[in-house]
Amino acid sequence: MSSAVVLHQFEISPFCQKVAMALKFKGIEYSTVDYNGLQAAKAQKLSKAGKLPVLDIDGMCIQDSTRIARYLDDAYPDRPALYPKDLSQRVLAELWEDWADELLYWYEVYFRVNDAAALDEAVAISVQGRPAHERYIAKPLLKAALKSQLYFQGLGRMAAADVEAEFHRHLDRIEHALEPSGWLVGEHKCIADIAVAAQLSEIVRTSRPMGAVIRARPAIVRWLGL
Ligand SMILES: N[C@@H](CCC(=O)N[C@@H](CS)C(=O)NCC(=O)O)C(=O)O
Repeated sequence: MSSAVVLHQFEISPFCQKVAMALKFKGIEYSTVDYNGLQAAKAQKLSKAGKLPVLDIDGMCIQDSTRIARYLDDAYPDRPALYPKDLSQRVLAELWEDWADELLYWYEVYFRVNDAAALDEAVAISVQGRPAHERYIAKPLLKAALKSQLYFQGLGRMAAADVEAEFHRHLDRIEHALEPSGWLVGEHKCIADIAVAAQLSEIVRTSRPMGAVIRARPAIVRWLGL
């Protein structure tokens, strides 16, 4: 009997995109529930952390994209593996994954909140299907929350030119890592590619100037399928 798999998501969230990509990679059928606009408050009740993604598998809820990805490999061992079997490769893949989730993510937030057009695009996606007035409520709330998070994380207190220079260095690392095989670890696609691509794809989707910076790197362009 096949399981009922439901991804509770913010469609604009790179972590939710990461889980969607992982599910597709493993060939697992799933449905989605979106928490757009003011519905976001309901998402906080799904787990103690109050964050999305949450994956519901036959009523069992798992929160956090990394925990979800690990669970998928354990629960579906006959499907393509997200984590390499070779231990050294697995360690590298997990480091890329954590790096994408815990560091690259903040660049995605930074470029979203400091570019008026990118913020408008992100707000438009996050209120899709909701009454028009929610857009006007969502924008200042989202902006204030993200600015405050960036301030405490640290990027929000750096000069814009320094943040951009660091981002270029990160892209150069990704470009270099992709050159030998077209994948970040070993010869095959794995969770490292999914986690990093989820963050970069969100930047491409909403930020035109930073999208152009990403598009200037040929190995990344091929790998993201741009
Ligand atoms: N480490 C978590 C991060 C998830 C996360 O930060 N989700 C954000 C959306 S991008 C969220 O739910 N924010 C709402 C909140 O913090 O209340 C994961 O990998 O799933």
